[in-house]
Amino acid sequence: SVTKASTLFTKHTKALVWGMQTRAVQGMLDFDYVCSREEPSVSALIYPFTGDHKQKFYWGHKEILIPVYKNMSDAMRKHPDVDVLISFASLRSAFESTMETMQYPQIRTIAIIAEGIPEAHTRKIIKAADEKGVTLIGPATVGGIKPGCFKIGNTGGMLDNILASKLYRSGSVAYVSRSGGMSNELNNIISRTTDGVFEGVAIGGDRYPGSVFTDHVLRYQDTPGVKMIVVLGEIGGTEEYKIGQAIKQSRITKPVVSWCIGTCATMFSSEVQFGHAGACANQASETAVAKNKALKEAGAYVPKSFDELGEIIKSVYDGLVSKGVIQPAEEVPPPTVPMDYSWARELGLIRKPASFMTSICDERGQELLYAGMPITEVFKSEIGLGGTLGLLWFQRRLPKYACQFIEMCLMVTADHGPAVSGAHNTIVCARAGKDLISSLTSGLLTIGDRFGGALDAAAKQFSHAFDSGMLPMEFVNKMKKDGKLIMGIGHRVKSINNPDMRVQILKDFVKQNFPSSQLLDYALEVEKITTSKKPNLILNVDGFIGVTFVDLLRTCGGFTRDEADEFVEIGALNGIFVLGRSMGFIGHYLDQKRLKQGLYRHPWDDISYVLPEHMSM
Ligand code: Q5B
Repeated sequence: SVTKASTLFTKHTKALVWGMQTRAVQGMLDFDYVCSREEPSVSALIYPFTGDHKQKFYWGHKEILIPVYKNMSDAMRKHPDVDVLISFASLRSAFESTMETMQYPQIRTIAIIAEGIPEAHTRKIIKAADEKGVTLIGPATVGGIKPGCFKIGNTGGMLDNILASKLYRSGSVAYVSRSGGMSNELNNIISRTTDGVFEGVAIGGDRYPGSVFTDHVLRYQDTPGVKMIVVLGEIGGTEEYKIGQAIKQSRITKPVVSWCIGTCATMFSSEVQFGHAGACANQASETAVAKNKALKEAGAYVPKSFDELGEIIKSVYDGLVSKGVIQPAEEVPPPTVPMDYSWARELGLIRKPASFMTSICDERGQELLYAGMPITEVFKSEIGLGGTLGLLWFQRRLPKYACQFIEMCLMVTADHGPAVSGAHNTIVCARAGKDLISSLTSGLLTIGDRFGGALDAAAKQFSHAFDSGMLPMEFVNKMKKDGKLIMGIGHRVKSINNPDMRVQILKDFVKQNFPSSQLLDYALEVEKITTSKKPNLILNVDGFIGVTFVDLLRTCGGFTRDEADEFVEIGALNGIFVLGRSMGFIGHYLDQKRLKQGLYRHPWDDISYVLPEHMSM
């Protein structure tokens, strides 16, 4: 097989990232920046599921664009200086994309993050990598880090962790571990007990890792900047023995501190499979206890337990400092990297007034909430459309009769034929070839004081008159004197001789179910007066719903008087007509389309042309 590079990463390493892992890439760029790298380590992303485009990232305080390529070949061709590929491909696509990557000789190191890649696939990848001299890190790993130089993906955690473990500048201690999580612990231990990490690699927990402990330990042995090596092995496999042999054969001469995790397995009566696929002892030699013993005998520094690992690393390090092998460098503070807004907020470091407030619905949790009521509960309690409207409009769980009343209002206002303003507009719009939403809104836009939108004004006028103690006759006279129409009174086709059954249905229900209908009774007295003047001046459907809703809000027990008045003030009641009639308008739209009605043109004989006569100068 071809010799592999002993230096995987430098301050100038450039990488391609396979997969749209924007958070990981931003983490790498923040690391680069805090390491005072001159240029970002990520040259481009490869993502086969979108076209070529650019993604915005932060470089310190600045925003930069990093290209995303659909095809790997384009990324390789446009970035010939790249020699590392970090693959976030899924366990299903990692094999194919890694094999493809190895067709490009420029790539010397591939980090494979995916967990669960079939072992047969991994072994084929390893064979190809050996033939081509490509170093693999992973699969099933977070990757690795070389302080001051390069970081693979999410290794080292968030920026605060990078800073706390001083991973922005090089130290003298190189480590290799299987676990990504434990590599973070090593970063922490090493930063607190020595001058810091020189390089750290987590080879991953699979039975067939792409590179093994010895690969990295030998690289570290051959790297002048590395003064001591830490190996964090674990139960399963026999790789650690090779390190022991290399120490005995003086192939490794730098001090090695080592510990194999999983010594607790001896407490179990049968073999235990630990978290990693490879973490299971299939024979006595694969136990952590046996491997720790062998490493100690070979000359490695082996603590009595993991708890002592820090102490032993410190004592080996201190020894190297006193011998002059390590001369700790002066600390140079790293440049500051602005903290991401979302992270700063999570840490409680900043606050900002929200751009808008909402109090009716919350979709963020596991379950959608309507005014605090989980959607499953909405259905379980069978509150229906009326109850749902009660929650979303009035933030109350309304009594059953109120829910029923709301549904009845929606039903009676659902449609009143094609001749009314809104339906007419919807029909004309649909016949002009417009879509459902345009046709519907065209109809809705006609709703106003005259047509369908008199509910709120009726509620206000009647309740104001009633609350101020005006007699019905006084109210009618005052409105006439002021030259104002009484909202909710009058209808184009309905009259006392042609009663509106919609109003009758609602009236029967209110009389049977409402605890009080004071304002309705007042309005009916007003109706007696107006209809005595003209039979069509009835309390119409708008007026009826307007006044009875006031009765409902005031007497159902869910609202204070101020809250009840506020809903009228802010225009909640016209919403009933808007919502109900939307059903009809949509029906008219669908009807016209179904009937394949052509463009509407109003007939000339139905238009009176009253142009001014031609005037000669
Ligand atoms: N007079 C509804 O008018 C209509 C008077 C009044 C005092 C009044 C008119 C009106 C208030 C607004 C209102 C909702 C335009 C109506 C609806 C939904 C619908 C529609 C449908 C559906 C009808 C004749 C004489 C004049 C007027 C006097 C009229 N209204 N006096 N207060 N409110 N009402 N809108 O028939 O002395 O002769 O000069 O604006 O509540 O939209 O089905 O069609 O479901 O789709 O054209 O039901 O009442 O009467 O304007 O010619 O007036 O009556 O002052 O007196 P008309 P006008 P005078 S429900």
